[in-house]
Amino acid sequence: MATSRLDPMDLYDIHSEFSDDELMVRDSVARFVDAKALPLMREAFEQHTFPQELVPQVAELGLLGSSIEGYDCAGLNSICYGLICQELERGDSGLRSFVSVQSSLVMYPIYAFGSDEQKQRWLPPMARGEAIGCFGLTEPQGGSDPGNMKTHARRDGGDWILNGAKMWITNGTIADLALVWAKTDEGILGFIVEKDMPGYTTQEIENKFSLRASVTSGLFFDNVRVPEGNVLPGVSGLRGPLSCLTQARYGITWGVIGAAQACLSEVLNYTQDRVLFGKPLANTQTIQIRLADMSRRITTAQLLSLRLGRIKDAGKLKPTQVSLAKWNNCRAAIDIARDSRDILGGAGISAEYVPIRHMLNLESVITYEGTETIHQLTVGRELTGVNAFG
Ligand code: TGC
Ligand code: FAD
Repeated sequence: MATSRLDPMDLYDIHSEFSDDELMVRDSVARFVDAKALPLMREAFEQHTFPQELVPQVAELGLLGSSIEGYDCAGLNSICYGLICQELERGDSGLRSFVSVQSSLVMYPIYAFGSDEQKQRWLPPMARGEAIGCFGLTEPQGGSDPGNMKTHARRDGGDWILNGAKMWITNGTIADLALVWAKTDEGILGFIVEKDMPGYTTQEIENKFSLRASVTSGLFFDNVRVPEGNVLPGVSGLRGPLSCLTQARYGITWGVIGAAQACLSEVLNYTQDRVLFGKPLANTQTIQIRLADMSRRITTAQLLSLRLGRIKDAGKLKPTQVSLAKWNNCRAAIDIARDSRDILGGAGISAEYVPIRHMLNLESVITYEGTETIHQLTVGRELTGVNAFG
């Protein structure tokens, strides 16, 4: 019988491309996920709660704002950030979502576009997990087209008056600050709305079948008075929020690899133990083809993300390149999760096995941060020079 000496999670030996520091980060997050996070995730998913008790440990490991230099942040490279996302999402997409939003969608724009005062005030407590952020871009009338946002702000003396609503916002009800993008006479600006500002309310979205171990909320602004000092001075226009999305989407390309690996690992074990028609399922041709296809997709995703990370660290990353990988890797992961669920048969609908949880989570992941169609059209626009969104 042929025995594979390759790592089934890494057929192309991609780990040999990582530096010792990158491997150390990956392994320390992996240990945390195995020992601390995984024992909680299934119940958190079933209970529809985010396991907030993990936040201090996530912070202690330096996973919040990990790419930022200074401000109590770890100053790690993009590959490390990717590996952090991969290992966290091997646990659960909700956990990776928490870190994506805090790091890429709130800390990054404060670091990239904020004033010195805003950076000093918010980045260190956010790195320590003492302040939690959320990112408000999507609105009820259509998330794919954020340029059509209705939330708006007008100047009033030295302050701004903010009105509108945001929908589907990760961390919303547990956030100490919301980074809210709103239309103004001076273009789209980013506002730091603090949780106790009068007129600002949040409401948790209940009854989700996906990303249940994550808080998702609506944000409402009724004449909220925001001081000028809470407006990000360094950016105006859609470029502001979209450049945050580029950071977070990059992390997602890695994250979903972790979810896919968790599913493949589960079915590799299961199909060796499950005996049908007198032989283990793993010994049948069709099952092997399906497992091989999962491996092909994971390997392709790993290579895309690795290349993307190196380009990013070289400062040459283009949003279209991120779109291609977000599309490819999310599609790969959700197909792997769905097929894994099927290979488990009836057991596949039980939370005792990870695929159905990942499969349901990935319905959100393939939708948020730009749906699959948005990323396909972004690549199409790059190839043809024609904008087909409208
Ligand atoms: P368009 O004309 O293409 O661009 C407007 C300006 O933005 C610049 N730009 C980007 N900059 C950085 N990164 C990107 N990815 C960028 N894409 C565009 C562009 O250069 C331009 O700059 P300037 O200076 O010339 O004005 O804008 P458009 O209105 O045609 O829209 C294009 C489109 C459809 C791709 C965009 O609207 C889009 O990406 N839509 C999807 C929205 C989305 O992804 N929302 C996600 C919300 S946040 C979220 O889901 C968090 S989930 C987190 C979690 O829990 O993990
Ligand atoms: P729509 O934009 O209404 O899209 C509906 C359908 O139309 C999709 O299939 C889409 O692909 C398709 N479509 C759109 N445009 C076109 C076109 N031109 N041609 C053909 N088809 C098209 N947002 C935030 O701002 N912050 C967050 O923290 C956040 N967290 C989220 C957490 C979860 C769990 C979820 C589910 C969403 C979250 N979102 C967040 C919102 C997310 O980004 C949006 O759901 C997403 O961008 C899609 O927007 P929509 O839901 O309004 O769908």
